[in-house]
Amino acid sequence: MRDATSQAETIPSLCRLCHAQCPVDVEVENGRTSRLRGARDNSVYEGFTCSKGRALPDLHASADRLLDSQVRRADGTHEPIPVARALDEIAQKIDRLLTTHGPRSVALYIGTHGYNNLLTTQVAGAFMEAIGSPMTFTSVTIDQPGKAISSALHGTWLGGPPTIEQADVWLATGTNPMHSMLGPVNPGRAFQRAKARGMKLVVIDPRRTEFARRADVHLQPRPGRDPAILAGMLRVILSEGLHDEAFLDRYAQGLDELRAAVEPFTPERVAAWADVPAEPLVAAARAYASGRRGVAVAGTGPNMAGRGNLTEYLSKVLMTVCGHWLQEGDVVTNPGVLIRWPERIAQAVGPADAWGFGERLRVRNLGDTAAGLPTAAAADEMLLEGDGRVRALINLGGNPLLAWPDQAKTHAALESLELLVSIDPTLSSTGRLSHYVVAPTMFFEAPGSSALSELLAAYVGWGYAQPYGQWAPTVVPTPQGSDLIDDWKALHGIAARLGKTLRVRPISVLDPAEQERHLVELTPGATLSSEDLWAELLREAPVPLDEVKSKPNGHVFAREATVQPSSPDATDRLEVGSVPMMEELAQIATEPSTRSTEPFPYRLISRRLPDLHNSSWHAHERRRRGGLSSPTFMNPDDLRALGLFPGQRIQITSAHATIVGVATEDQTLRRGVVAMPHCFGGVPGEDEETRVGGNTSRLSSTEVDYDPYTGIPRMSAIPVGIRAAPTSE
Ligand SMILES: Nc1nc2c(c(=O)[nH]1)N[C@H]1C(S)=C(S)[C@@H](COP(=O)(O)OP(=O)(O)OC[C@H]3O[C@@H](n4cnc5c(=O)[nH]c(N)nc54)[C@H](O)[C@@H]3O)O[C@H]1N2
Ligand SMILES: Nc1nc2c(c(=O)[nH]1)N[C@H]1C(S)=C(S)[C@@H](COP(=O)(O)OP(=O)(O)OC[C@H]3O[C@@H](n4cnc5c(=O)[nH]c(N)nc54)[C@H](O)[C@@H]3O)O[C@H]1N2
Ligand code: SF4
Ligand SMILES: [Mo]
Repeated sequence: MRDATSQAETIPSLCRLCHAQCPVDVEVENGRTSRLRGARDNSVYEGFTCSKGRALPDLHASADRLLDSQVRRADGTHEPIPVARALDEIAQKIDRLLTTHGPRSVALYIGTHGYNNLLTTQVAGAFMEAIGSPMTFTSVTIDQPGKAISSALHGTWLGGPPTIEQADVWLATGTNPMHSMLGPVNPGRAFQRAKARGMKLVVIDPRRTEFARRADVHLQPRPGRDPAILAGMLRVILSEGLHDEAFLDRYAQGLDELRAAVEPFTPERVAAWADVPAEPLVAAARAYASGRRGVAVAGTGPNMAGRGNLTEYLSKVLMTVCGHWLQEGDVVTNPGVLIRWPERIAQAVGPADAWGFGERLRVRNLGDTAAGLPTAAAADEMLLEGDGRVRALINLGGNPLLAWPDQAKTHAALESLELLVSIDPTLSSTGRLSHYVVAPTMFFEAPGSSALSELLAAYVGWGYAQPYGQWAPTVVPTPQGSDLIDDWKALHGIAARLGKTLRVRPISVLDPAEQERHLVELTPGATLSSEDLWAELLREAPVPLDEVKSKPNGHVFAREATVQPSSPDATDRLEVGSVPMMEELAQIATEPSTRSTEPFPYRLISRRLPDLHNSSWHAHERRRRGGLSSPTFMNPDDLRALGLFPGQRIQITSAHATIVGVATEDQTLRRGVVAMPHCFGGVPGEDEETRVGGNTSRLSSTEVDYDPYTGIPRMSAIPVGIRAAPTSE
């Protein structure tokens, strides 16, 4: 940290508002951040930042920021409480619940900002182990749970996928990295460069997104029909003999089952189901198979639109069928800097359990999965009386009231809790229901590293394409008079008061047994700083942390590797004909191509806004912009046909609920589709009054139309009706 009284100086750091972790140069004046810009000479990010990141100095100084922890009064309002006392009281309550009702009564939810802060994620895992509770929920199962489920069903290729610099073709289904940054870093530049060297881009999205506009082929289907499209592409590839027979022979199994399952998905039938013409579908399939190395990724859209496991699974199957993974002798462009990866070899690890193990939930026959415990059932676990009822929730950097599906149920569930604790720098909607809100330090008040972005490479198509790493020391002190705590220290503080030692796993992708050998013990009396803990948890980093620290602007380290040959006795194979997935395909094949749509003729899809991140800092933005309401995007022809006009308040009605939005023209949407960002609204009953607009989570029921394994209900492609809101609202 620098001297708080020094004059303006520029300090390299990294933005932590989202997972992209862009390197930034922060101007610090008198101990406060004044301005920020992208680090221009950084060769990986090339100066990239977004408007959200550039607002960080404002957020540090925001009037919406909590400088003290809060305790809820009997009348539902909050008052400041010293953090040490808050932790005393929280620990006492948890202790009583553990004694009276057992460990299952205490649950944890890790939200987006739990994940954005890796130290906290690691310590949170150890905390739950220490109190013996299996009830950890995360945003993963209401995000893209199909990723982990499909990996388990398909198996893993130890050679890894190609990066953006190596791919000849990139297939993206329902993801918009230009807004979401889920993909390579600085996605605009990365895709521009890849396309200039000849990479083909195929995008499947009902909206002609900023990304789809760059595509060689853009399929603009009805939402929720992605499995049929991908099955149709696989049928073209297999029937035209465009698959990689040698790769499949040696490393895969289930090809006959796959062939039979995709047979019904002729281009003509896919055209009828998904409303994409046969010609571009065939072109997309041929383009995909034409490359030597390729990527197929899916995003939140199809993961939330029903049968998300299948969309993710068929994406991986496309890569395998075409032999698009890195092969023996291929260069591994990022062998790891802060993260230790298993050695890259041209070898398969066969399928693993995707569900049916671990903790059972008490509703809908749900249980633990490869993506974790179903968060869509967390509210039921709080509401359902009887043994094992969840009575306390620690909400780590999430906002369940706005983000969990079925807002009305979530609201009732959170209100039923004996203890709700949020760790959040603002009084979020969930915070307003919380008995305690622990106020944490923010971004530049704590050290950070690029380990999170590097870890994202565990998912196909994400993360760094280079051996890049950055360390970011603390830049500014906490505001004068504040009483803040680093997130992980709050958990350590509670554990210490319970007399528990935390055994924290290192930050790596090593298998659990090996992680077990590198555990870091945090005893009740431990006095580590955040910097110390980073060093401990990154002890196994391939490039020593001190070396990364010596390059404060971020650096591409000289690390080279190639994919090594498989061991001669390896027998594992990738599964391309997984039984439950083939059964789902068979089911789709019997479904009618169109359904009766009245009274819900439109399909509401989810999308992100470039300048807002989920629910974070909405109150700040509302004040700054003099208002913020939930845009409901529709094709202008649909608006006209309904006699609606832009700016008009409209009602969006699903089979489950009605919400309000503001009609907004969007030429890029296909007709019949309505797109809305999530996380708007507030505590139910208040959002109409504050004219914020509705919370799309309210439209989903967790009890119908949900995935039987991860429990994720339909949160995109939701059948809805649209009409003008009564003027009295
Ligand atoms: N209908 C519908 N529902 C959805 C989605 C959708 O598209 N449609 N998307 C889903 C997805 S993908 C996700 S990931 C979830 C998101 O679910 P959540 O993670 O539960 O929601 P966020 O709004 O990201 O919550 C972030 C919280 O962290 C707080 N925060 C901000 N900065 C910090 C910090 O530095 N430290 C700490 N401790 N907290 C901080 C913010 O104030 C905010 O309250 O929502 C899911 N829900
Ligand atoms: N600016 C910004 N960045 C963010 C976030 C944010 O709120 N704002 N949130 C962060 C989070 S938590 C996440 S998980 C990621 C999400 O990252 P992405 O998955 O890339 O999310 P989106 O940008 O919403 O892109 C989803 C796309 O799916 C399309 N879509 C919707 N339904 C369907 C469907 O049924 N089929 C197909 N094929 N497409 C469909 C939508 O039109 C949209 O273009 O973004 C992260 N980054
Ligand atoms: S993309 Fe994410 S990390 Fe980069 S500046 Fe924007 S908010 Fe920050
Ligand atoms: Mo997410």
